[in-house]
Amino acid sequence: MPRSITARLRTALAATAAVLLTTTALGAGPAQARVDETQRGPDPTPASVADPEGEFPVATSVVPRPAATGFGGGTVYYPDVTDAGTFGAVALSPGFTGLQSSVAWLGPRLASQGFVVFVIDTLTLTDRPASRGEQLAAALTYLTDVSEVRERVDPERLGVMGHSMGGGGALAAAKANPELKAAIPLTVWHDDTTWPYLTTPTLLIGAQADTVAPVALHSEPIYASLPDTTAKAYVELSGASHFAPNAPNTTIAQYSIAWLKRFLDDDRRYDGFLCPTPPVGGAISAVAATCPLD
Ligand code: 9J3
Ligand code: ZN
Repeated sequence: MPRSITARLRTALAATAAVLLTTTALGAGPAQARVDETQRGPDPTPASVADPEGEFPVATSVVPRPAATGFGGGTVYYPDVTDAGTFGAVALSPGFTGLQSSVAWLGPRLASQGFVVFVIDTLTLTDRPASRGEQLAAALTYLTDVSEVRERVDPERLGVMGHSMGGGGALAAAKANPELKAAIPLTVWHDDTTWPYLTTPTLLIGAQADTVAPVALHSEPIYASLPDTTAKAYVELSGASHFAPNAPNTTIAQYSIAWLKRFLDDDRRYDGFLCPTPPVGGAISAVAATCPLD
């Protein structure tokens, strides 16, 4: 059993404090000047959050299945710069019978905006949401503690995402690890639609024409069950199927970017992309959020 995320956060906080003290004692040069701030990248625009490629070059680090404990390995996509401080990180699970490749487009898409993104394979293709939640947590532990990019990750700024049963896993991971700063279930499937104690800011993205995980049976009741004291949002993709998250999708990308920026990075430059909620029409058939999101 890996150390809990909470235990790791305590250690990491101490380490961060030590680094900041050292930096101060030596005199922070320009390269370190922003290391204690969490905003990354230039000011956003409607074009920048929709761009297939953000400002950061992206590199990858493959985690082979045998190297992983508690999940099935995966691929880390990360901003390939060393002068911008650490980054917030998110683990992303595919859905039932899905491989990492089924959601891999989100790796470079999000990493190029300034996040470390760990797209995982699951232990078996048929793992249920509860297991996928444990695997997302195990993947974040691997990412922050032993991965070759661990020094690039801020262990205080972690989130979870997933498609379908992987999205159910994201909910389960957030329930078990309330220190997680953001959860984004995509066309979520979970047989438990009651999540009244979830405190992690949660963005649900549903698909209007989903017949596998109909929004009326999954995304909508789950959204309604989240407490109003938890920052939450629901975006429904007009005419889309259950499999919308399996291919590049600008609406999924732009709302995911804004949610991760707002809640992993505390980057208020993205507030306007979330609140007030956009009008229904075009790519969006329904939307809700607890605006303002503070
Ligand atoms: O992860 C998913 O795509 C869940 C949808 C599903 O096949 O549920 C059947 C129980
Ligand atoms: Zn930021």
